[in-house]
Amino acid sequence: MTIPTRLASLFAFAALAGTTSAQSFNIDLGVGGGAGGTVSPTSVYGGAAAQSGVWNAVDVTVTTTLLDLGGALTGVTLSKTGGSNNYYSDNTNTTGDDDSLLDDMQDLGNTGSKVTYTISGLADGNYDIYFYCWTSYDEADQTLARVVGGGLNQTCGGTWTGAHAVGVTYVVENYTYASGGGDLELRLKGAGGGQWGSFNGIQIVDTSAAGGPVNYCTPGTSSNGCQAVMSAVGTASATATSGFTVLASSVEGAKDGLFFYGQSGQQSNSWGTGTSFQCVVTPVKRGGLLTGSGTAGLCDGTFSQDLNARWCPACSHSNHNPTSGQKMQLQLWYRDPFNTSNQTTSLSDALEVDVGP
Ligand SMILES: [Ca+2]
Ligand SMILES: [Ca+2]
Repeated sequence: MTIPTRLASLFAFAALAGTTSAQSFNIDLGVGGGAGGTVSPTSVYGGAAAQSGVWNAVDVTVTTTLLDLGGALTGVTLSKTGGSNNYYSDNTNTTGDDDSLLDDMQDLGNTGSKVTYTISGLADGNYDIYFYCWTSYDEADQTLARVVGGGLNQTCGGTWTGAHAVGVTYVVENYTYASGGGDLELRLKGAGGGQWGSFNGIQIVDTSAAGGPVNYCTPGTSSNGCQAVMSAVGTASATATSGFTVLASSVEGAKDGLFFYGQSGQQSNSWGTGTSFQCVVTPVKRGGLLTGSGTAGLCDGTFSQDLNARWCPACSHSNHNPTSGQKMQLQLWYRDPFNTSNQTTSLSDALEVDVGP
């Protein structure tokens, strides 16, 4: 059967609309920054988040009411304070939609100059927030990006690899937003050493829908009073070779740790005489020891690991490959040598996710 062209495009639009959520957004920043900086990505472009839909063309000098992925006006606004204005510089290696997103940007200014973006009217929920922070005219420049009140402070910048790459063109943070705490704020600045910061765009992905990560269980309190919290970005998969990054923040600084995971359900068993709980029913598998980060004595340690890249069928630990269609539970174990319990280690809270094919 041949579907007439106009009808086919209607079906295509309906399919697109059916997958969109009112609280997910694609935002192209820096529009208006020059002759080439007037074009935004097309709505088939998913960016690093693989989230296609309408891209808001945002002139950073004005407050913008955002369109959802289907192009409908929402009650959510975006405004900024600090930094300088729209800027455009064509990087000859970026083309098409990548060029439209990345080569126009908010110029954050030189070292130390920071900018805060305020998103008002967002519904409460769990979100993956993608920051595009790549300086098209000097790829060596580094930008720091974080969600205010979140646990991370990540760096992006570097040589274009032909596609989006985490830590190069973008960073992503998972954040549970509750409006009772005020607006959602994103903060960025140049990383230092005379480097200029840039902010090319934002993707806000609503992960509150079925299958998004859910935190459970109580984090233990470490010897320095830290309570480590889990989060995850992307989807756990039995086949994909990347795209499921598990994170832990507010961990004891400079202490090694590892993620462990299982698919036999939740529990809340005491961890010796300490304040931690073992929240993943055995059998569990281990993600391998990770070197601590942050400062000894402070709660600024973070861990992140793409577990799809560990357990995929052709990866180093294919025997850890999870069962698709079943939930998985994950938790962080880390060294805590000065803990006064009968354990010299502590545990984070736990996370439950759906495992996809
Ligand atoms: Ca370009
Ligand atoms: Ca842009």
